[in-house]
Amino acid sequence: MTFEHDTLSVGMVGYAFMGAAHSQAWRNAPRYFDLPLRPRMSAVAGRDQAKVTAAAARLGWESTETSWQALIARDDIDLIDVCTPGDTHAEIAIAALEAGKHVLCEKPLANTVEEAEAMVAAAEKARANGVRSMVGFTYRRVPAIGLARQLVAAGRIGTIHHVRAQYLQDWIVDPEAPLSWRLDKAKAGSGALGDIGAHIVDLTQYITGDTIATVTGRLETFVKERPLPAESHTGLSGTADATGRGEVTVDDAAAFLAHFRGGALGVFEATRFANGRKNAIRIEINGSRGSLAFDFEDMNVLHFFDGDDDSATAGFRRILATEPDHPYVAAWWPPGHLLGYEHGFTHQVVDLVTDIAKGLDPAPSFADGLQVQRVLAAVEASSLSSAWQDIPA
Ligand code: SOE
Repeated sequence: MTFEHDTLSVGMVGYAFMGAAHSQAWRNAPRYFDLPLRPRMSAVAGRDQAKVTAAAARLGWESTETSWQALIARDDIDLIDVCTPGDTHAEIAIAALEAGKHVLCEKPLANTVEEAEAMVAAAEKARANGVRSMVGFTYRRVPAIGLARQLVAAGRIGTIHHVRAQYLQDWIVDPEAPLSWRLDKAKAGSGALGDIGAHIVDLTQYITGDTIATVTGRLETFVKERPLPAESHTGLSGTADATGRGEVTVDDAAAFLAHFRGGALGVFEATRFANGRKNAIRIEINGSRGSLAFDFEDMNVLHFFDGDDDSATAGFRRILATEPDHPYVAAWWPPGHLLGYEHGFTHQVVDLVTDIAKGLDPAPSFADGLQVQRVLAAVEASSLSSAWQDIPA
């Protein structure tokens, strides 16, 4: 594929929370990083003309479309960025790949393993023509997480014995919180499991370089019915509409044990009912030589225990991952001037654009997204069967 004037022309579908996060990334990546292609925020698509026009003006997109099909049909678009609920990922991404567009797709890749498999097949076919695809597990791009992976790869943690991972939120602990699309299985595929559990499955596999082989777990829905949301409700906030109540069809929380192929034992928890925890992604890795600990609520910090230190002074050291030699940091501020949630999305764009320009396969790939989907499906199956479920290698 050739690019006009060294630009990569982007069309985004959806403009709510994720669309806004992606928009700032497309806008900022070329301002702070020296990119081989310049992203152009060409068009955003949404069904309602007035709303999508307002979103384009607010988020910085040049034009609008009222259907994703019209966006994909445009010759001037090189890449489709899918920021819609999970029930539309497969259809949009496959159509875009078949039209020869690169694709960035929000996580989890799809609502089912079957959809994810079809997406991988389309991505592999398109790859033969130089078309690239990536799934947006954005937390991989937090500098402290990148550092954790580097320490594991350098052998500083040794053989990994324990992987402990929690993703804790509390935005629906109030039983009167409205029935958002994220609580509708038809739209979201699953609840806490797919929305946030998917992140800790991806992150632990990314940091350890290992994959989960088998799981056993339990899903729980604490509040089975909620007030219907107002029409304007988009996700994590908003008001209920007094006219009625609807059924919650997904899990509120998921807990599971895992066994990694390399021998590590994993304990995972994903919940939207951890009162007081807003976006706590807590990961602890214990190995034969050392340990790592991370919490996204203090996302610039990585705790590292080096078992090689002498016992009199050994202890967890608090590394502020804001040095220029930490991943991505050199492009930003002087040491100690912290990064935030949005920087992960910017780094995602940097890596994607660089790989596209260099003709490389971006990671995480759709195949990586499918593997995570298989872990989620195995947890769901195990919750029904009460048995361990294997994930194919
Ligand atoms: C909602 O739980 C959510 O927005 C997730 O969908 C995102 O993936 C995560 O980054 C923050 O929380």
